[in-house]
Amino acid sequence: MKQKDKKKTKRWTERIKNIHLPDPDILDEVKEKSKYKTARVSTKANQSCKEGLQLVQGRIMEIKSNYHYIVEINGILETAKLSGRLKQFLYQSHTIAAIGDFVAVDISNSTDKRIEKIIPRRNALIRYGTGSFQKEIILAANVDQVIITSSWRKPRFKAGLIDRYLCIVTIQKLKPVIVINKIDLLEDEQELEAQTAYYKTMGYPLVCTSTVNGTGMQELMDLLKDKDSVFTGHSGTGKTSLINYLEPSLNLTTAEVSDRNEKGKHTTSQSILIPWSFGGHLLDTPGIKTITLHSEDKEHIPKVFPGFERLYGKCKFNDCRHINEDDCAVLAAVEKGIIPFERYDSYQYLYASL
Ligand SMILES: Nc1nc2c(ncn2[C@@H]2O[C@H](COP(=O)(O)OP(=O)(O)O)[C@@H](O)[C@H]2O)c(=O)[nH]1
Ligand SMILES: [Mg+2]
Ligand SMILES: [Zn+2]
Repeated sequence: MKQKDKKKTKRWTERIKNIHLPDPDILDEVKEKSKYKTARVSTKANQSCKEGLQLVQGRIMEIKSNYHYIVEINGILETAKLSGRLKQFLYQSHTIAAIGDFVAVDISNSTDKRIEKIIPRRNALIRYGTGSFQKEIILAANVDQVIITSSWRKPRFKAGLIDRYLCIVTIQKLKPVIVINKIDLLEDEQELEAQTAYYKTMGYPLVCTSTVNGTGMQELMDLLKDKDSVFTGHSGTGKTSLINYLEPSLNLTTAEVSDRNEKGKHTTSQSILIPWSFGGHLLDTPGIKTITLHSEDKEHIPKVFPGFERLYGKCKFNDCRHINEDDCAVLAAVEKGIIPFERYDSYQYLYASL
């Protein structure tokens, strides 16, 4: 019996040897959604490490160049390079490793530490490059939340902008926090309530802040504590002021937070992960400014628009655009006043703009 089994196994392995598997790289020529591509690239990149390595876990805190990284290993910042094996995957993606990535570093050569593996990401903040090769650019990995910063006045609060940011963040599978800064400029409480009630009802964390009189700053700090956050929002809403208020010791560096590329400074140090003294990290990347909705995102908008998610399965057609379809749960909710007309209007505007 045993003999027979052995024979069987042998024959199987021989057969497997003779099967020609398609070259997985050929698949990369196929135009496809880059999220699948990323998944496959990282799987491939994590395969087959050479032996005799002394691997420890670290986290990428800063990227000096495509090949030089600052990695935190057991609380100490170390310089590490990308292993040759990982480098071969660079042509497929602009960034094989990003800030926030957890990595396995080979420390067997103390003067030449090498990043050997990228631990699969929980999520990533992605921007697409322009031009015919729309390579994706991973701005940051393993981000807990995106702080959508707006201001009540100067510039004036626009709910439509919040909708747009919420869609972007949701499509990227990240969690949003809405901040309305400059609340010291508030004159009419009712107006604020009218503008924010919908987002609160739909379950989005929302905090009104002021770096002038300190309103909401403790609440914001509690939301940031022990999490990795990235600030986004239009220029002048107070991102730098909020960060400086929360972490006064950062003063000098944050004057340049996310403004570096604009001023043509520090172009080699593109992104950085800064620890908050109260726990968690601030992810700073100049690229966050250029995160926008793409025409490919259009199909997702009917699903991810604020407040539509919970209604989505309830429309008659599962590709319902909520425009003129029969038995549309969104249109019904608008009619019943569950979704304010202003939000539906904003949806139509956003959908048509793509
Ligand atoms: N009234 C008021 N002004 C603020 C507040 N926070 C920031 N500002 C002002 O808004 C302007 C833009 O702030 P800044 O932090 O540079 O915005 P950023 O472009 O988003 O980084 C500056 O003149 C700040 O002094 C606030 O809470 N209330
Ligand atoms: Mg700023
Ligand atoms: Zn519908």
